[in-house]
Amino acid sequence: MNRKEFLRHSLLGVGALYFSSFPSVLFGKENEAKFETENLEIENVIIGSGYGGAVAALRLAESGHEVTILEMGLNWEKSGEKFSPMISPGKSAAWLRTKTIAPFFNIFNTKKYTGTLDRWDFSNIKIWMGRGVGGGSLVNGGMAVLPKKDYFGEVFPELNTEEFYKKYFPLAEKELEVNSADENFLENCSFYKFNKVGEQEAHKAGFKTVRVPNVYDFKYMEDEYENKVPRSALAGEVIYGNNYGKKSLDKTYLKKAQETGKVHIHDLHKVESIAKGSDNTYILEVIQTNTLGETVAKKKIVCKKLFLCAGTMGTLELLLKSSNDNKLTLNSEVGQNWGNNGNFMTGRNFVKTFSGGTGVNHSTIPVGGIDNWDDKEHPFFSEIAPLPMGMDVATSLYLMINPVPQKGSVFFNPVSRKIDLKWSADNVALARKNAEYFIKKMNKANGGTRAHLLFNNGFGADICYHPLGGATLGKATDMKGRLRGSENLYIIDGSLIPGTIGVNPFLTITALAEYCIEHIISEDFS
Ligand code: FAE
Repeated sequence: MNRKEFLRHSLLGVGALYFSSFPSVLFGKENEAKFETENLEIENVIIGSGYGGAVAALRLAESGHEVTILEMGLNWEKSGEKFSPMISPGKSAAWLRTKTIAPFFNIFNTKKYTGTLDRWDFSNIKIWMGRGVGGGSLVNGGMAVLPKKDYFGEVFPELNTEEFYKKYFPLAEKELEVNSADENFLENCSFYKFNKVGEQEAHKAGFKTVRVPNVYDFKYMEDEYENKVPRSALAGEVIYGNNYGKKSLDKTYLKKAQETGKVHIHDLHKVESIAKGSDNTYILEVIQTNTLGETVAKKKIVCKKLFLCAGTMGTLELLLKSSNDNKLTLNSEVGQNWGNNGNFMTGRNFVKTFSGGTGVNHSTIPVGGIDNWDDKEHPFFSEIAPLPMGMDVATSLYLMINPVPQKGSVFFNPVSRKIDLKWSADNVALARKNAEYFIKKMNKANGGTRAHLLFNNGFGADICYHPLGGATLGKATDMKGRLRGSENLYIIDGSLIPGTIGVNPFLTITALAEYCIEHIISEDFS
């Protein structure tokens, strides 16, 4: 089929619709009988609408190409549904679960729904991910942190560091609408007492703190504080979505992409597997679901260029499962160099002074970090995290980010039919040592104890918000995100970063995506 014919048959040019039978491995016997399969042909497909997918969609559309995004989660804006706060979880709280799946305090029942937060549990680690149009941007804390220049150079020795810090990081910051809070506001806002206390205690223990930029609109937050607008960060909204204030991707990159008229987002469309067609196309097995996760349609989509942007775990699952089931050829680097970005959660309880603990009300948006990265023996960066429980629990919470000297790997388990991890206590040994050092030093200077009721006796070594790697740049892919050995198959998401970046990762993922797609467009789209 030539290019003209291909487009004529594409979804966007009306769509060729015919029916065929499908491998039973994909849909299960039960569903297979119920649905006929719609066959479609689309030139450019992006799987996933997180950072990588959103950047790729915008830049492809701006350069004149029609793009279809397949996203397994819900388009919340279109649905008219509201996000719910942490202390009263509603529909948005959990991906198809009947109980909440936050890192702690899961005492709430929920109704099964395609919510925003998902969690995959492995034997030594639990991984949280965002679901919905906007991916992780819907559930994350919005911290847009520039990695240390030296460390970025160490992680990506083959990239031009100067070019990244002059061009791609500033571009990512501009498009994501990164901003910083006014210091006067932070000083006087009672919802930031947790941060003030966190910073003061860190200083007393001899640690350096830094201000952390964010994509939450701090001018909006100032108006929230004065009750001029509906509250979001100040009403406990974050990991189940923010109704206002946060510039998630649906308000930035994806909005701009859709305004071009060339980007078509299909929500509640889950890609089950990828196969290679004899004519070098990619054949996607897709199910469309309702908000209960039930299949309502099956589609077979044939595309010429495929962008895998399903997030680290989603991309690895699709690649490894498709290799097992459909003999999709993969290079031996796929699944290697996986890491948790050194994530380690911990907390401290302290004796309340006359002025109280960390405050009754916490803004859900972090603004402070403890930067101990240059300490050769105990290198870490730690977010001073809020604990919005609606009462003063006199507890400080920290999400530490440590180097990952020993990487893990990801593989497909044909028995469970899921991906699995090779990840053990050895992989978190440095993080644990750093956490022990940090908590001890903080308690010695300020009093208090490790928060034994949180996590596993105060240490959350198995909590991961930042899965990275498995399809790393320059190894599994070339230096522009093209999967080695697979023509027209591109990887653009967190899986490009080899397991560690030293800070919260979405700014880096966005900058890498800008860099990759710029080169892909100029070199592969004539
Ligand atoms: P991601 O944003 O995860 O998007 C992937 C998309 O693909 C999702 O929408 C999936 O639903 C979709 N998908 C997956 N599989 C399929 C499939 N088979 N078919 C169709 N669609 C599929 O990917 N990072 C920061 O830098 N700062 C923070 O403050 C921060 N806070 C966080 C807080 C929480 C609670 C969590 C969970 C993460 C946080 N992160 C933070 C991490 C950040 O959100 C994450 O690194 C990025 O979202 C990853 O971006 P990707 O483009 O890789």
